[in-house]
Amino acid sequence: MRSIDVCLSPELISLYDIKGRIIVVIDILRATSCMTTAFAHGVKSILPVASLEECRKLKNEGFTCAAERDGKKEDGFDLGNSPFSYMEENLKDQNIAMTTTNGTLAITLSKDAKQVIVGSFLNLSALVDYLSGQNDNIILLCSGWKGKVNLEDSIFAGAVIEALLGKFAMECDAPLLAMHLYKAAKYDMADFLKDSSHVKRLRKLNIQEDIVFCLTKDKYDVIPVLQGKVLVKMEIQDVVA
Ligand code: 3SL
Repeated sequence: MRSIDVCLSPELISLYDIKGRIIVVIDILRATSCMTTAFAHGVKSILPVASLEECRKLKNEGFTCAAERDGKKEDGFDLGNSPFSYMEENLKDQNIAMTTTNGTLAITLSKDAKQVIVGSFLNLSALVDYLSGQNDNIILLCSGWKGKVNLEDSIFAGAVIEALLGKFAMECDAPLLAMHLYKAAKYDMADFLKDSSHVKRLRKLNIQEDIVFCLTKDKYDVIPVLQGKVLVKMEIQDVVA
């Protein structure tokens, strides 16, 4: 039987054998929600980079550059990390270089996997349908916050586990833990997350509407997939396979 596992923080990824597996990178607030939104609104590609310097240099190579640190847009960059800014008409067909505190780092750490895809509540059903049809073992990688575990990525992992229940063997207790957490959260996720560290951080920055948006299920049916070093939109026949 195929297996599924949950890695609750990028700091734990060395404990997992990622070769030959599909990794789903999760950063609900807000990097993977932004990436999903960007492709749904016609962005051509997103190059995730680890450092601000690397990202800044890509400006000269024709990229639109996005940078967030500690929830805030970095000065001198075109975009920050609000999903609403990825809906702009002028981003259609653009190549974006993006660096964020945790999400882009988690993608970089996943590069040796067989396939790296991006998950968020916004594309939950499309993702679950895609994963159901795959023969490879899966790791759901939560981006967390600076190496620590967070609630929002964990409950999303739990939502995927619940939806795939019976189809994959669970490799350790982390999938079970995430699923129980999601069962407790799912009827009012915003309320469940109200005391979580990143929700409090974003609330202080007055970004309440981003939180509500990022917790919306199934708004889009796109799945961002890593091709080489660059995220692109997965072709539709693969999404429905
Ligand atoms: O850590 C990240 O990658 C970001 O998603 C954090 S924030 O939501 O933009 O603050």
